[in-house]
Amino acid sequence: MRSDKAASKSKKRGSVSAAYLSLLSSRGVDVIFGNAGTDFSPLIEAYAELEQQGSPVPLPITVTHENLAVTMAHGYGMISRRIPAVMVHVSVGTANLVCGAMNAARENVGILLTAGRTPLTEGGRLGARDGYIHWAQEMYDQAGMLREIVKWDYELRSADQLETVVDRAVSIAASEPRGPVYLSLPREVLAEDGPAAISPTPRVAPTPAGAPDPASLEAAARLLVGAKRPLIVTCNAGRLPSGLAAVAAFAERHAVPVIQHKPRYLSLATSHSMYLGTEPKRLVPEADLIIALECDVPWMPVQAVPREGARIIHAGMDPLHTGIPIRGYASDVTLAGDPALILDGLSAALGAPSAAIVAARRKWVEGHRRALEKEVAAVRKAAATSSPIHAAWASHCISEAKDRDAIVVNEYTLMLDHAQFEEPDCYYGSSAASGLGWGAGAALGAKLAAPERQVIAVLGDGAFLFANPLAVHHAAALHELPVLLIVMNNSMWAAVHHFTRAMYPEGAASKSNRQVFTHLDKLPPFEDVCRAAGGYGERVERPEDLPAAIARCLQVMKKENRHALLNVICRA
Ligand SMILES: Cc1ncc(C[n+]2csc(CCOP(=O)(O)OP(=O)(O)O)c2C)c(N)n1
Ligand SMILES: [Mg+2]
Repeated sequence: MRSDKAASKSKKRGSVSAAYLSLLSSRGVDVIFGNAGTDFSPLIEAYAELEQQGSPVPLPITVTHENLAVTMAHGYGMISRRIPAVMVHVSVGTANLVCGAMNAARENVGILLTAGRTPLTEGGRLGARDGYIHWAQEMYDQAGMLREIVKWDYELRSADQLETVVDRAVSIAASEPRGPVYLSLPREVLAEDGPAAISPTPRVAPTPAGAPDPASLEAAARLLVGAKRPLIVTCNAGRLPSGLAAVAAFAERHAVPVIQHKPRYLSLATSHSMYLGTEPKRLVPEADLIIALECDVPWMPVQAVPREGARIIHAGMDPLHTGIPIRGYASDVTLAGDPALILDGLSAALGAPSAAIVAARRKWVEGHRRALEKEVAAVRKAAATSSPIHAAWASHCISEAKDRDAIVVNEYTLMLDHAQFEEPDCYYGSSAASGLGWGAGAALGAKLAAPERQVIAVLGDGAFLFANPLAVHHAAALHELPVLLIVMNNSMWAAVHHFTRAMYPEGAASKSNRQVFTHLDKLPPFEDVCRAAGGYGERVERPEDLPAAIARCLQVMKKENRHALLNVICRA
């Protein structure tokens, strides 16, 4: 093994790290959520150098857990539609970010995930192994931990390829359908002299969402033209900026009702006359034509199936959802492309709709909408006085209290049927992958991307604990991100309890007073933890106290520029 001393004196200015940071900045990557280790030394040095020079760099955001770093990046990316970066510590940091990466991948959020790579050399080069950990942290295939999740992965091997690698990484993450990519950065390569020159603008343009095939559009239009009971089920048509308006226009013109099943992105204003809630089972058995639009699970086969002879169209960026190993929904016509282009193309192919058909459909939809409104009102009325607090009442109160353009991040408990969302980019649901611990970080990242907007996260107590609450409070205080965390606290993993009951209705666990692995007794007072961390905290137990408590939290956030937590003691 050779001594490192000579190598450590080599030229630092103009390193690969400095060029890398400048490149990211020039490619629109304006923030790095970082959780550091020994692999960061060249980057930390480069930040200091570039700062002295007054050169633009991505905003460094320190985050004390990797899963939180990814969830913050997720929130930042979903609001800004830019590509944020995450940098974590080698193999171990990568291990901690896998869950967050899976959530982002399933929801098509583009993120440049990066990690250091344990120094490759045992001496003789700047950056070579100089810590005990540098042996055991090395892995044969560090990226293997998330290769199935990311769209692309690579390891930076030399200064010469830096620009190519960065442009490739960022453009693939930003290409539709978007998703995270992963780049590992060996310490010695980061410390090398940088490339002679870099192009000031990106050399690779990302692929935008495409237009659907005209012949398939014609085939879909032929199915739709005479349908008496057509239905759109969507989860994510509203992810792109054009989505919500396109769904609204199409639904209105052709009188097609829309159900948003487990939406992660709002695809239709809740007041729209064609909005029919969140439960596919309400209309799937009646529909003669179903368009599953950006929708991984258009209905749950155990709850409802389409009627005999119903025709099915799957439409969206990846309409057969090729990232899901098995998925057996029939598809008579499959339309690949941007959801707005699909709907606009379908409208053009259909031409002017028949007034009689549209009137009949409208009548059918109106009947269902009235029934839905009645049900919602009845549930809300009972919920308003229910103690412990009912999620429907909490959802209604949150909806009433929020700004019209507030960003609401929902990890489990907000009931969309009891809330109003009129604008695009205001409602975000937890990923289809449902890796818990997403919502609090996503809210913080959203606030960083849109500091002028009110941001509210609605979280189960379980979901909040998965988010690493102390790291969440710390990030909120450190980066001055005044968000409201509403923790729906039933001291349970109620979902686990309910699924066990549903699977074994007559089983021993259902008959017992207490199922194992479902109760979360002795939870700390979340509001006190928030206060101790510099935020504002309240606990609320009575339904009648909820509106004022929410209002006080929102007020403190606004006036004192600090985050708040409302611990809502609610029903299991
Ligand atoms: C990372 C991760 N671990 C475990 C689960 C399994 N899981 C699904 S729902 C749930 C309980 C959620 O509890 P909470 O947020 O309190 O909501 P509640 O069910 O009580 O309404 C769990 C543990 C998961 N989805 N993700
Ligand atoms: Mg719970």
